[in-house]
Amino acid sequence: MIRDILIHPDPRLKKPCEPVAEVTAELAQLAADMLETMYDAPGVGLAAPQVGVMKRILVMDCIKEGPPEPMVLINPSVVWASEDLSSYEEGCLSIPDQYAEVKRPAQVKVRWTGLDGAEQERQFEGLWATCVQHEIDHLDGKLFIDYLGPLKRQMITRKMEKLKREMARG
Ligand code: K1U
Ligand code: ZN
Repeated sequence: MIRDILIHPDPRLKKPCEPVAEVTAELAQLAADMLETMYDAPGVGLAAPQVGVMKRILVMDCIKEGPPEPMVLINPSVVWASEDLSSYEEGCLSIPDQYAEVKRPAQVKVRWTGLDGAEQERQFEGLWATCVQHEIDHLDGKLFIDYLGPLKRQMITRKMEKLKREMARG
């Protein structure tokens, strides 16, 4: 099922999420819905608070060509980050049509629980590294615009407020 994606500003996008205590059938359904919603958008990642669920789970697939590589990360945490940074023009499905350069560690090692309940660890680089950090930020109530200066952030927020007013009018 495709779920509605929350648009900034929304208080749920600013709140840290709760850790997942147990991998249940309901959680597996949420992950499946999130992947369907991400591919439909289309996007390369999606975090649970973007669909209004305040749990620490994210999905991503940064493969641009070839067979898809869907990933589901439960309770993810960055256990190592490189000193070298990489800059990427980020977007966000909760901030449509707005893009800005954000600098983040170029490589990160992330530990998480999989849908089978087993702990996993992997080092990411390139778009995967940017995306996993962007999605973990969502779980901590942080948006990519929080890395920008106050003027640029305010300008984007005003555009989103206008978009939401227009969407509400139909
Ligand atoms: O979390 C999100 O809002 C999803 C976001 C993830 C992301 C994109 C770029 C850099 C970091 C994180 C998106 O997927 S925005 C859409 C997008 O980038 C894209 C859409 C279609 C094809 C390829 C990329
Ligand atoms: Zn986002």
